Amino acid sequence: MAVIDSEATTTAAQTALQALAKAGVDVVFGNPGTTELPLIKEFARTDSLRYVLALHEGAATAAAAGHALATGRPAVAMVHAMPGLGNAMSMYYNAWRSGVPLVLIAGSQHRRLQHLDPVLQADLVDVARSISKRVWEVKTAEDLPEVLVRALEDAAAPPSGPVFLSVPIDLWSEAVDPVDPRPARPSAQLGPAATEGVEALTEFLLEASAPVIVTGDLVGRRRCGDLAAELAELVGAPAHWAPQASLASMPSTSDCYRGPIFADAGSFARVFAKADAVLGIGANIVPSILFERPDLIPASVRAASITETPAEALGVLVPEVALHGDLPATLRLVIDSLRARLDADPKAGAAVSTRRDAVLADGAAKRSRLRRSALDATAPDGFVAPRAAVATILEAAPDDVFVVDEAVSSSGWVSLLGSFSDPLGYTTLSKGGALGYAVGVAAGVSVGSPGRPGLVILGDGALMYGPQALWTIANEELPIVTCVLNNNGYQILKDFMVSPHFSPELATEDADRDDLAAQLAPLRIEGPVLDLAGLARSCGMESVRVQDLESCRDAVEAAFASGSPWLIDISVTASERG
Ligand SMILES: Cc1ncc(C[n+]2csc(CCOP(=O)(O)OP(=O)(O)O)c2C)c(N)n1
Ligand SMILES: [Mg+2]
Repeated sequence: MAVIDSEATTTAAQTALQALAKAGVDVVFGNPGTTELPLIKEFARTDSLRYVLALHEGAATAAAAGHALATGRPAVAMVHAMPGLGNAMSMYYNAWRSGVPLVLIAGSQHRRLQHLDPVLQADLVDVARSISKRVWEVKTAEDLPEVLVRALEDAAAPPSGPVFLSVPIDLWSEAVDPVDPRPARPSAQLGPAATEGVEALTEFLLEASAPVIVTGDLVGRRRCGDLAAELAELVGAPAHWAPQASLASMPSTSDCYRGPIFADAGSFARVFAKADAVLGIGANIVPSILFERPDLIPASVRAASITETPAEALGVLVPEVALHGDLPATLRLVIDSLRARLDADPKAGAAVSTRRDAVLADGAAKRSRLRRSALDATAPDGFVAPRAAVATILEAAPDDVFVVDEAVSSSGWVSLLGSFSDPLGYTTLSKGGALGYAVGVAAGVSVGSPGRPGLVILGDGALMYGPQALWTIANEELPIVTCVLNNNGYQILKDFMVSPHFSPELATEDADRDDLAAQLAPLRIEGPVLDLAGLARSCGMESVRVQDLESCRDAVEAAFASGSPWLIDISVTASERG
């Protein structure tokens, strides 16, 4: 096998790009090193694929995840050997937890150096294995195109998830015979769930007197949120997004929508307080960090689920009726079956109709109360109340905006106050819990949905885990406005710290306040305060700091009107009790 790299010879790098393009990939997000240079070289020679440079591998991986969410197709990120994989890892983990279809390619060391323990060397596939759907070390140049196509197919096949490939540097440059790569096969077409299952679920829903519906990411990814909302409305059930949604799985504009289940026992308790049944649709319902109660969904609540494959994790949901099948087709069948039963039985129909009216009226009233209370929240001079900031930002943004939420202690406000009528209206990559995704995700969503304005709402702490994508946004001239809710610290951790879970001693009369202040010190970003406007300018975008609600509204409106990337640093109050 001659190693030749000339214009006249086809190299594995060239066939790799041909294979990706033929499989429908039109962009690769990456950060390069020597081990990828032979491939990087080829981007200049092709019109069918674009390389989007990120200045950190976390930014590249988050952007690829955002792109996958936006397009519904697997996205590709490329990083540099073990150092790049290490930097990519937290965002790759987030993507894995959310089942985002990605192919992460890392260049690896020259095959003739590997036994000499060179720099950059590690067993990359071993490192990536436990958080990948599949991993491969590519061994032969001839097989690279087929491996890439299979990786894309694997990432997309339900249940979707990230696939990792390691490609040795010398393999890219090998001469190979010209190839005609095959297009990626679409994932196997699932049929709807079996009739018996649909009938059993219809019965289950008719027997429930206080049902709750929980929709998961898959509903958004399969673009059938409207059907989930139709079912919730037909049943007369309040509906929630499963914890740590990566998309607006069902439209938040439905009056059945009651916000996400937050991953703590209190939120679960509120959601299921009056319920006697729950239907999870494409929903993986997971607990959060604190062990509070094992029975987050009480045993008295009967459970049912609709998923696409039996392999999908359901978290704490233990269904007695479990349907597997194409989500949109199955939802349509369940809706038709239920409607037929309600039409045929006027008594049951009337009871459900009364419940429906109450649920819808309650939802509309709650939404307007919440909006008012957010906008009316006051703050001392120099600050804005976080929920007032969120409500104002959302109102000042254009109707067709997509929002990426990493607002941490204010996330609840974003998901409750926003009018997200399509799945991409709201995205996060929060299921893994690794901060630093929002700016990168927004860049990827924007590349995948050209022209649509983007809005990032995030904490000051969150921004500092992944600010590098600000540069990519500026470099690619993406119309994204980044709003930082800046409270000079890790508010949510302060809230945890003063909660009975971590500080039961505070419940006593003689609680030591000085001691508490010392404990909170590592949660403040206050020695040197961050110059976030300066940070954004250094990345090539315009920026402003605002300290009152009117300036906040004006700044957001002006930023969107400009069509250019902006960062707005908003001074918000802390809700800290300590
Ligand atoms: C990569 C990573 N490191 C650390 C954490 C732990 N963590 C969870 S929330 C949080 C604070 C976030 O602060 P900020 O973004 O400013 O939001 P706020 O709580 O102030 O609203 C931290 C550090 C994490 N989730 N991810
Ligand atoms: Mg903060």
